[in-house]
Amino acid sequence: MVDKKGFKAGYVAVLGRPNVGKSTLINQVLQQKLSIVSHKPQTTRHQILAIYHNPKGQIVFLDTPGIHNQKKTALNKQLNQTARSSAQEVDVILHLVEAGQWHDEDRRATEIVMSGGGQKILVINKVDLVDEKSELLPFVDNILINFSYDEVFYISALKNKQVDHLVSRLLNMLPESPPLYDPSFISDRSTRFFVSELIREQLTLRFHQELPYSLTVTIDAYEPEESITHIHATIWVEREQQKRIIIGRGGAAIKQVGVKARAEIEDFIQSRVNLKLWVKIKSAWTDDQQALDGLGYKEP
Ligand SMILES: Nc1nc2c(ncn2[C@@H]2O[C@H](COP(=O)(O)OP(=O)(O)OP(=O)(O)O)[C@@H](O)[C@H]2O)c(=O)[nH]1
Ligand SMILES: [Mg+2]
Repeated sequence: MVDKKGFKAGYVAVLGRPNVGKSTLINQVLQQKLSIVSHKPQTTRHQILAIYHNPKGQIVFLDTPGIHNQKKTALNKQLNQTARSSAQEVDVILHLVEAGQWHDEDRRATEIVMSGGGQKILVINKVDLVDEKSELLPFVDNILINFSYDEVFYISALKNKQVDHLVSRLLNMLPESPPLYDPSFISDRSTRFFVSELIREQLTLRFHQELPYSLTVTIDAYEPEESITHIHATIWVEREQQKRIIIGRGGAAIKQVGVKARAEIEDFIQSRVNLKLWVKIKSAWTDDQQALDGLGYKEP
């Protein structure tokens, strides 16, 4: 397979404002939950490589944090910077926009997309939410009047509509090249990273109304044994009040989060898991570059 003539391989960055479905698309293509997803904006916080393998080629996707206009904490700045640097030195940029929904942040995202290298595809996602598809034509025309893209696709990442079509087009667009990664490789991130993300996903899903973005998760111990893996994790928050919410009355809330996260982790690592969670306070970490670095928010 490796030295077959005509094999294609390259990098594809997936960009767009928060919540447009970037991570959902990548998970759909890979048929695996590599990137956590929620209905809350700014779910993805790190650039994540997700590698799609196929007999005809290899697509190295870069999932990125949503491009936003939020107030300028160190975390917010870092998220946009991560997206901006992902746009450089890729072969193709997929710019996701939600069907019929154009916000200020989409304009900001477009500027970052246009500043990047490579070919640019405008991807209109969530078309399943639009009944009258013809309404999308003027919507897209309005974008194309101001910005120039090489191609336009209409997809539903969630319902898997036109995703195959997009993937085969991407394979065509990539340069001829031997594979960039070993076929056994699906991501540049460690298992520990995915485990911490699966815990953060459950926290985001459960506490999205009570808590702002000020929580993160670190893995303190990861010890696989023959029949079970022991995992100790710390949930970092900024305030005592947030800690109380997460723990819940008599520890009920954190217990439920633990049960759900454990099931997701067991699915991901294919092993039984003994999960222990702690909640600790690190004040104002979202606005402190040193604390961010300590919690793993440096570029890999
Ligand atoms: N109806 C519909 N919902 C979708 C589609 N794609 C994604 N979603 C939903 O949109 C929400 C956001 O999806 P994500 O994949 O987390 O979005 P994202 O762009 O990665 O968001 P950030 O990481 O916050 O930038 C989730 O609730 C998804 O289920 C789609 O094609 N149709
Ligand atoms: Mg995401």
